[in-house]
Amino acid sequence: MRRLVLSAVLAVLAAPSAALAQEVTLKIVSAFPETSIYVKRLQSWIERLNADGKGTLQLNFIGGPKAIPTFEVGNAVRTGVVEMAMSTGAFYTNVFPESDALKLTQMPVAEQRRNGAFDYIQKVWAEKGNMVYLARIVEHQPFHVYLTKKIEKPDLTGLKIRITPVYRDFFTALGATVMQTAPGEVYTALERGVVDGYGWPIGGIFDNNWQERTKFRVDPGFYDAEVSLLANLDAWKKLTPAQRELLTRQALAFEGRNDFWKTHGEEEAKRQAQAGIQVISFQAAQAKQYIDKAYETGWAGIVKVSPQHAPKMRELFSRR
Ligand code: 173
Repeated sequence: MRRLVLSAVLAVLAAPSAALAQEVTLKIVSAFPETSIYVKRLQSWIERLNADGKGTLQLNFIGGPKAIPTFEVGNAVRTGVVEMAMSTGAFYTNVFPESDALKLTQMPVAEQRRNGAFDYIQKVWAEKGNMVYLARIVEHQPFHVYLTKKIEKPDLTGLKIRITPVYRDFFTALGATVMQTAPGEVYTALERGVVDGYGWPIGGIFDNNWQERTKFRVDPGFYDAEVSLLANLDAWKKLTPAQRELLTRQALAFEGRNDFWKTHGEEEAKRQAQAGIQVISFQAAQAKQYIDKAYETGWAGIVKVSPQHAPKMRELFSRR
């Protein structure tokens, strides 16, 4: 027994403790359900990172909204309950309301990294959210209205629509009655007839079988869906230069694969047609008015909650 203990002690002493201390494991959660394509892509990314990061940095995927509810993920990152998350701005407006402005960007994230938009986001996210904005991993995905009832013009009067902050100002301006739910509650709301439709990007409605309860998609799409990787700022500061380099490099590589979303959007539109979902579209002038209204009401909503940052964000996020 004594010999065993002694040899265990010796083994520990002999271990390359300096190198061991260099490996850190960060907990990461998803604000989207585990069935979602976003999580599938996140998990393959984590696998690659963990292979690359042996001895340096590892990510431990804790799970989706069953681990931390969708709208609480932002605060979990802010306070360091988890070190990292995949979420979208609309899910953490309870941390700071500017988060929802990311849907209004009109250029690819690669360009945001060049034109100052990314730096501005980084500053606001650090100051108001205690967060590092690591990478945007979903773009090229316009949002749409999906309906169980037909409309003849861009008017949602008399309809109850499931929303998140993304759609609140726009759908309200179109006359809808709105009801906020996490993605995980959309199917039940449709099934029970509690809502007549919902907002969602072009891709992903099959992930939770919403196509079974969807009759129409309204075109054109508006805004650009944003899903990003976030890190707690204190946890980030504690990383060694090598750990930060690895995480940054892997996050950038993930972001670099965003062209996937262009083809995915086209495929999903085809799949919707095959599932019998009919497209409601407007004539050109009406469609333009619809898009303009989306951006006007969207920015008005951001100005209202952040007169401090909205003007600069609008300038940096808008196509000239
Ligand atoms: O839940 C939502 O409709 C939403 O806000 C969102 C945001 C980004 C991607 C997908 C959904």
